[in-house]
Amino acid sequence: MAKLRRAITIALLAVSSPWLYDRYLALSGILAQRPGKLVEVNSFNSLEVKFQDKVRNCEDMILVEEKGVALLSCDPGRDKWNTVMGTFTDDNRTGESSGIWIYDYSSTDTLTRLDISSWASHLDFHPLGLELDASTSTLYIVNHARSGSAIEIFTVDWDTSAATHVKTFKHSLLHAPNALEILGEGTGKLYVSNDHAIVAAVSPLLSQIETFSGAPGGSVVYIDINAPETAQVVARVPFANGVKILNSTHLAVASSAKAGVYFYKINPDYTLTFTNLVRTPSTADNLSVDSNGKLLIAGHPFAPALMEVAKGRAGCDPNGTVEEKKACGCEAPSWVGEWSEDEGLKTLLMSKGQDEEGNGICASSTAVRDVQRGIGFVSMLYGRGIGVFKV
Ligand SMILES: *C1O[C@H](CO)[C@@H](O)[C@H](O)[C@H]1NC(C)=O
Ligand SMILES: *[C@@H]1O[C@H](CO)[C@@H](O)[C@H](O)[C@H]1NC(C)=O
Ligand SMILES: *[C@@H]1O[C@H](CO)[C@@H](O)[C@H](O)[C@H]1NC(C)=O
Ligand SMILES: *[C@@H]1O[C@H](CO)[C@@H](O)[C@H](O)[C@H]1NC(C)=O
Repeated sequence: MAKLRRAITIALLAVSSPWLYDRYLALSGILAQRPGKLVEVNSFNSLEVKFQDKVRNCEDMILVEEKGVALLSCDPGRDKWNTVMGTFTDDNRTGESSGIWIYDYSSTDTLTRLDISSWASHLDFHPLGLELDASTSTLYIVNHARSGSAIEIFTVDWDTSAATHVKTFKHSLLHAPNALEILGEGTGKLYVSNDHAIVAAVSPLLSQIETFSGAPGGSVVYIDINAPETAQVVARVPFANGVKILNSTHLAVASSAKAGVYFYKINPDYTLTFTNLVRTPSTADNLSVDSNGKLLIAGHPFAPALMEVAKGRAGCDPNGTVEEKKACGCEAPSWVGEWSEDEGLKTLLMSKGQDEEGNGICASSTAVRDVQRGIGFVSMLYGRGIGVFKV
């Protein structure tokens, strides 16, 4: 009996040890960056936070370099309603600065809110990932609406900074949409990531177990808005997050659970073939590619701090009591890295978080860089303002 038990134990250890080793790699990185241990890194020529009093909780950001503007998706309402982290309160105000902002960084250095008020559901708008098809000025935005997660499609009129709602797109394969990427201009073909198999709305506990176990519950779905019946799951990734086309042949997918970036070869039928995984010293949230083909990765070096902030936010009121104001803080650290095949992975920024005045970068979710103009930005999932750096 004892022998049998030992044999079973050994067999179990043998099958689980690659898994244990994998989790050890992910968790030891996290522990090395716990508060008090984290060593700050700043490789930029300058770094400042702007617009602290104008926007907060900006998750995603894209550059429209031809116009010298960046589009930001910001949602103060995330404090009270977060389908990824599992915050669900009845407070359905989305917040004064919720929505898409156009940041003119090349000439006027101003923020203008994209006017979507002609859309009947504009008050149920919790924007996350966004992507622009510049050829048709079509904006695709993941909306974690209370009425159900969907992709909202808009046409942008740059002259009036207004957008017309075209449609709300839902699909059974998009049960937990997070990021999206456009495939070919004007085609309506997309890759969309689902962050989890089990969403927090169904079971917060199982959703977290899924995250920490590193189980490949997230997915990447290929979808053609004009032929939804052809949609298919093309990859399975633990906590799939940012999705970005790297070049004409390869796609990168960030994993917030593995702590790394998965690379895939894109096949002619849009299916994906896994090629390799690059581990990152921080969970990887969102991705962007600059005009030199370098991949920028932003993420959260100490996930427990991020979860703490997310949890506390349900009680945040910037105009409230001392306690309620404190809940609006953002002490979660940030990491920004860049990767290229030739130079490998480099850390550009490691930061402890934001202080009460809104200085410092916290909870970084996306980094973008305009190489020509030598400027870049870091968005902060739970921070105030946006980080602006000079390279
Ligand atoms: C992340 O980045 C991709 C590519 O830049 C973008 O399409 C996506 O919507 C972003 N958002 C999220 C939530 O990861
Ligand atoms: C918010 O909740 C109130 C009260 O339940 C409701 O009347 C209102 O329509 C809701 N607003 C949105 C945008 O869902
Ligand atoms: C806080 O107060 C300011 C000034 O009174 C007001 O403009 C703003 O809307 C308030 N914000 C919230 C979240 O209540
Ligand atoms: C695209 O990037 C991958 C990964 O770095 C690389 O192996 C491949 O050769 C690149 N393809 C092209 C066409 O540059």
